Amino acid sequence: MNGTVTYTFGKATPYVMLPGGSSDYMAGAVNRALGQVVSASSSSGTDIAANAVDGNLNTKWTPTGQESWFEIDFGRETTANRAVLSEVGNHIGSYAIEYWNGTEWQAAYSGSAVGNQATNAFPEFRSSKVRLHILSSSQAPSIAEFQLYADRNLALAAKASASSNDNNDFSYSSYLVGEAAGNFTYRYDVQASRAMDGAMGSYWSASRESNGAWLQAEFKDIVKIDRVVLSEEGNNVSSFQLQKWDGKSWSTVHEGTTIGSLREIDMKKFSATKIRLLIAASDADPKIREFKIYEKGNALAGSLMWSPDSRISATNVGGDEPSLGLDPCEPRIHDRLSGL
Ligand SMILES: [Ca+2]
Ligand SMILES: [Ca+2]
Repeated sequence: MNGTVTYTFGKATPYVMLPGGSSDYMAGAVNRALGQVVSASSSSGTDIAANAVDGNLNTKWTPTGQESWFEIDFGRETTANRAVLSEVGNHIGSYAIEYWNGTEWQAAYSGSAVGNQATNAFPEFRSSKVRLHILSSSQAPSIAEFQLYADRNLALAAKASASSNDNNDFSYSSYLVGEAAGNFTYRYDVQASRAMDGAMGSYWSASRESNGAWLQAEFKDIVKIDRVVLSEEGNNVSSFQLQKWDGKSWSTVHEGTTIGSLREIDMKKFSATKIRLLIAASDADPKIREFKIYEKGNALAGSLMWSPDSRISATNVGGDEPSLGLDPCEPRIHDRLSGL
């Protein structure tokens, strides 16, 4: 279907999701950098910074210096976990994709050569400003396009289960001066779903003597997976495997040693209905803060737009009918909508 679609909403609708007006290789995937406000350390002639986010591989940004940067100001906090860079030529020797954390620029990804195209996945960040910082280049580099995406964390929609969990009830009595004694029971929730809730503050904890413990994500349908990002509370795991379920049996797709605060695992793409983290050895009870599962390129569809007059038009470039949906990376927007 091609053409223009117009949605009309009641006055109370502050935000809507529009289908991605993009011919990207994932229909509907939204390049969050496209058309954003940019600035740069320098620009050469007509090769201005805006050319790096105009969606056209035939236009480019060329700084005058070899160490250079260009910056995108989204004007609001935006989530991203993957960038696609296209350089004209192959001159860049080292670069970083950085985001503003409120105090300073923080590197989300550090790379070497870019060339024709480089896809960089990194742990997701949320920020209003992102920049490409070119640290070294054999001559003034030219960037044809800088694209930024938020790939879905498939674990958020998966059913979580585990071999065990270490829910502990702590009961104690408390005496206040001049008051009667009180009895309290406190439970710290460490069930499997706490490792798939997108929040770093919560975790799944296996029960004691838990070598061989597993944490499983089960999907409604077959999904494709090529990336897992693990975060552990502490650093106790010393041997683990990622295993996929093909409908009949488990097979190992990755073997690793430690996890610690961050372990990024990129793999050859596979299909599965279930994936599990099998902890072969751990010095103490393993605690997994997040088990994030991705298919690189399976980006969140739709773009968030302000709707001051409650009337929006979008051009659909083909493929499926446009659909409205909410971005799970935008919890505050969820809150706003559900609060209406
Ligand atoms: Ca361009
Ligand atoms: Ca968590």
